[in-house]
Amino acid sequence: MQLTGLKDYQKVDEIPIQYGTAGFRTKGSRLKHVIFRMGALAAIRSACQKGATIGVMITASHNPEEDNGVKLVDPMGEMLGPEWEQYATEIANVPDSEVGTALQKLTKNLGVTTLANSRVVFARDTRPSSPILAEALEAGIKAAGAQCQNFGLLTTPQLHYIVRCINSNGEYGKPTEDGYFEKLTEAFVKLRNIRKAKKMKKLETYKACLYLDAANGVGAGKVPILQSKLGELLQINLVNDGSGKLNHECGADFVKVQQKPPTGVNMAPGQRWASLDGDADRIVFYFIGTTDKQFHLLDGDKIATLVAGYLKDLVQATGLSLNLGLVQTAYANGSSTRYITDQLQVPVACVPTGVKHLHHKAQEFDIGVYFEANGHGTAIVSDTSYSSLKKASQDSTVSEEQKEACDLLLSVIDLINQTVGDAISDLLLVEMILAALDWDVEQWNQAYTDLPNRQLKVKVKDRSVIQTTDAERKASFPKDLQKAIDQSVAKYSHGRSFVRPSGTEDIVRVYAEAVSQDAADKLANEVAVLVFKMAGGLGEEPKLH
Ligand code: NG1
Ligand code: ZN
Repeated sequence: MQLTGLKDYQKVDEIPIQYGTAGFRTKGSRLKHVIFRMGALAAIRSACQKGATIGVMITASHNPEEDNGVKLVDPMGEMLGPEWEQYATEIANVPDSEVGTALQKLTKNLGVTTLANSRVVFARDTRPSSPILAEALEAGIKAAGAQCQNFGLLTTPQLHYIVRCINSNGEYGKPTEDGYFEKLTEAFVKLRNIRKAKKMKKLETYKACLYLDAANGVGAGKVPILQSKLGELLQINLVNDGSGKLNHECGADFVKVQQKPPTGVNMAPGQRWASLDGDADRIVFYFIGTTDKQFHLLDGDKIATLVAGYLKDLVQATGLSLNLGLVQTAYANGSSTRYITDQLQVPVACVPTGVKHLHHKAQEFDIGVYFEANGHGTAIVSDTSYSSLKKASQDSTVSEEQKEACDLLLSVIDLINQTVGDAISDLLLVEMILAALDWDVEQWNQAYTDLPNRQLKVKVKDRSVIQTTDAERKASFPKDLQKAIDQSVAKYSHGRSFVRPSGTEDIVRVYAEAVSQDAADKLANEVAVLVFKMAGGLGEEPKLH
């Protein structure tokens, strides 16, 4: 394949790069050639999908400002499948002189004869390197001979939504940012009006404010649009609104991992706070207790249980037999898993880290709720369940109460971005459920108490030496590492710990939980030292702080 402009997008180094849990992610300065090549690959993917539109998002989510990344979005707004991740990795790594031949070989193997009918849409986040990378992408798409449309600045979930709208011929919604906000806010307003008609006691308090940290990311520019459509229904007070440094001591990842508020914010007890990440696909909530004056985090696990509990009751009220399930990863707090199983009595599955695994598993249920503990998640509804709900809502033999429940559930489904975790959609969903249950944040938090936990990072020479099994809960390599972890864990009451190589950073992640914060910290540190010693640690040995 002849790629015009290839000479402007040559490799800057020979360090191999891999399509990981979130696409390619590294320093923005290393990505120009990768993104140019991904433009051509997206065109090939589109051709393989009979000309369906493929999305490409340029973002590094919660990573520092100097990083960037790229991921491809499949026609229904889903993540790229494993086979194509492999193609992406191969194409990104071939020498400059072989790019054309490698792409040619791939198109031939896949039986693609033309790329002229391929369509690719793309968007970017607010990083300084994003505009230039978007140019590289456009050049790659055009060099492959495909058509493209640049949507400029969007959140990651907005792009996923748009891709699905285009490929469902508008059935999922209008394929524009306006269409996105229209769909979500119409559903929100409708649901709030139903509640208003029911004269919910505390609904007035929910007009009060949500304090929102936008991580100085792409979400910051979108919140005013949301606010303009919601009017008085929800007052959002924005902090880290884009005037500061992206993800720097703020944002969902900072708050979740550090277990503290963004630096510099002034929180009063009882206020409802939330943080987005840099590309607005994650959200966590938090507050200062009115009595204990302590910081409390309402993370992805707490959102998942809130959503699953609400949906379970609603499904029951419809009278339909739809099976609801919840999907988590090993990072889910042990207390949340116990609560889901024992209290909610909802089936729960554990899968490896990465939204594609959660999404895939959630498809096994009629209604699947999935969340990573870090606040990335959503709910999905099978086509047949959606059709039965529609049918029942218009069936004259169904009781009025059941019809009402079907209608309500259909509106809730409209409020949810089913393509991928979406901080803006999740924000509205949580606000709606809290209002419906007549709960404040403290009541929400009381559902269960998190086991104290700690996450650490360990730098090693080559993180791929760590291999895992059992949905990442056990290390299968280096030999004896798991045995050593088990010995450490056995010393701590309610202890649990696991390690895995990160897919987005050059580190090994350590997770530990135990009955007290002190114990969780000690266990995490012990396990970090084991990783350091047994997996080729770099720099200083981890120390307990
Ligand atoms: P890695 O770096 O592979 O742990 C992180 C998150 C994932 C996922 C991706 C994509 C944790 C522990 N890991 O992946 O859950 O969200 O980023 O952004 O939060
Ligand atoms: Zn993100």
